[in-house]
Amino acid sequence: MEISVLQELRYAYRPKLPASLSQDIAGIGVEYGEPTESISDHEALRGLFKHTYGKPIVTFNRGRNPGIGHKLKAGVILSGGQAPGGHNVIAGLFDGLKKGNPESVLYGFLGGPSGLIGNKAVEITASMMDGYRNTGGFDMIGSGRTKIETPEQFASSLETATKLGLSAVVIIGGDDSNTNAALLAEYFLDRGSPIQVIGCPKTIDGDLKNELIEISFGFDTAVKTYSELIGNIERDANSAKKYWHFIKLMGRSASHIALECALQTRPNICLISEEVEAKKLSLKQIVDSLCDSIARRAANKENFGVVLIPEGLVEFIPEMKTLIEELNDIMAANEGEFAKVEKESFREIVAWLARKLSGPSESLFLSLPEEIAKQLLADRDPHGNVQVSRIETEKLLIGMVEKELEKRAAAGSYRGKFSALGHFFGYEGRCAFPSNFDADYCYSLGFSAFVLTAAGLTGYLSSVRNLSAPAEQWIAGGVPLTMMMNMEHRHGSQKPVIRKALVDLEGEPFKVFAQNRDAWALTTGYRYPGAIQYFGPPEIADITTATLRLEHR
Ligand code: FBP
Repeated sequence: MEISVLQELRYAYRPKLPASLSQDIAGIGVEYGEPTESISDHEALRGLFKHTYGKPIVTFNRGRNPGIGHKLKAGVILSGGQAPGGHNVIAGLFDGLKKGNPESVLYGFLGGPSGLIGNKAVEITASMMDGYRNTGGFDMIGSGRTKIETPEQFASSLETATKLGLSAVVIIGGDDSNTNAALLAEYFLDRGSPIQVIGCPKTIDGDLKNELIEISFGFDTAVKTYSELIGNIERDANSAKKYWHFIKLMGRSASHIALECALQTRPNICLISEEVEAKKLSLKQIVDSLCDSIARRAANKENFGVVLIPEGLVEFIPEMKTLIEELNDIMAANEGEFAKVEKESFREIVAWLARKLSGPSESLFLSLPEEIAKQLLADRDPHGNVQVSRIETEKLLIGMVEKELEKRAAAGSYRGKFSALGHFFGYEGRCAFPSNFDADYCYSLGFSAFVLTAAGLTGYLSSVRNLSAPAEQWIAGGVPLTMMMNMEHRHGSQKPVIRKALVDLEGEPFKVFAQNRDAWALTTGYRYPGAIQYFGPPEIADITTATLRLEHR
């Protein structure tokens, strides 16, 4: 296969490691902190995680580590949506294992967690690895969203890992996949197996974070890719001066991606789902405020603009949230019946649902355009989440804004032209060549996962902190998975899960956005970040996100 010049040059890129990991491998010491607690629901979680609850945080420092040279066999899984840098996590893990002992072996499970359940694995060789270093995508071994949940799936996972003689399984995934990692670590110990389970924080959504996990990998590259595209659209809008661009951005429930892109590109409007929820804004109020901004710009003869919409917005509009929750419960409790109805016409589904929904939800559901209503009924993912990437919120808002502006025009309160285009940026950013930040961060996460494995730890998430400093000063270690957990209502019952980090309305990134947005709404003050730079001075090639810089200010 012919490869691009950039791909060839990226193969040769040497990711930077924190000083604690770049030293002589036998000199990586492991420091243990105090026992930890979960975020909440301590008793319930202590009961569910009898063997793994409350472990200490670990940090790697200079020291001695005799165990690091043992021959190890590990298996790695890419789980969930693609995120730039996944291959480098595998590279860091692979290089760590081989540096520790050249006879150590790394297997890659094919197609995500189902590869572990069904024993579909390949041994990762040096030449195979070299073909994927510093590249985007998960195509090296593939990914999947299978959730390990039934007793049979847990048992087959253990059977596979035992058959392959593994000492550890490394799961590279988001909050749901790492919840699964925590459950698997507990299950293995409960069955008397010493096989360890280590997680790595992956997701472009940026919602797997806390004090010790500063950001999940992939966020940096994805937001830079989207910001480049948004900047290009802004320049087009400002050149042609005839379109309003409504851009939906991936990110699932959290608005971190939209917020970061707004800080980078200064659009006229950026909705933040967490604020919509806090202010209990209805769909009508959101549409009214969009129309107010559009009308103000029209009064300045600026009949163009850019609106950023977080993918998960609909889940945060109170009346929509209630509707979605009711639909989730109905769909979970009536799977068989629903599948039958699904085959029928949409009218029949509506009639069937109408009997089960509450009054307000029923009228809201009936008021939605048919396409949107259908999208709300699309299958949930294996973790029970609505697939918000499939809901065309940008189209819903354009339609509602058009109607409202027509009304205002008829009443004489709006004089302007409104011509809107909808976009959805999501998949475009998930497999980009990882930025230098993501290439370095991912490699360090993989290497840390190896050190956690060599230290005999289980139920930990690989962690690399102090990320706004140069890579040499990053702090590597591990965080116990149970420390990030609480109990939540899922699929109709209470389940242990890693808590998603949504946008903090008291945090610096949101505050900076809120201080500036009125000016951005009225004047055309777009900022054009341009493409990710892979080579050049560190101030452009190694720069990270505004979110990370502001959070560390
Ligand atoms: P993860 O949480 O698994 O990292 O996935 C993130 C994401 O890209 C979301 O932003 C998006 O809503 C979803 O995946 C889309 O899922 P799919 O790839 O199954 O269409």
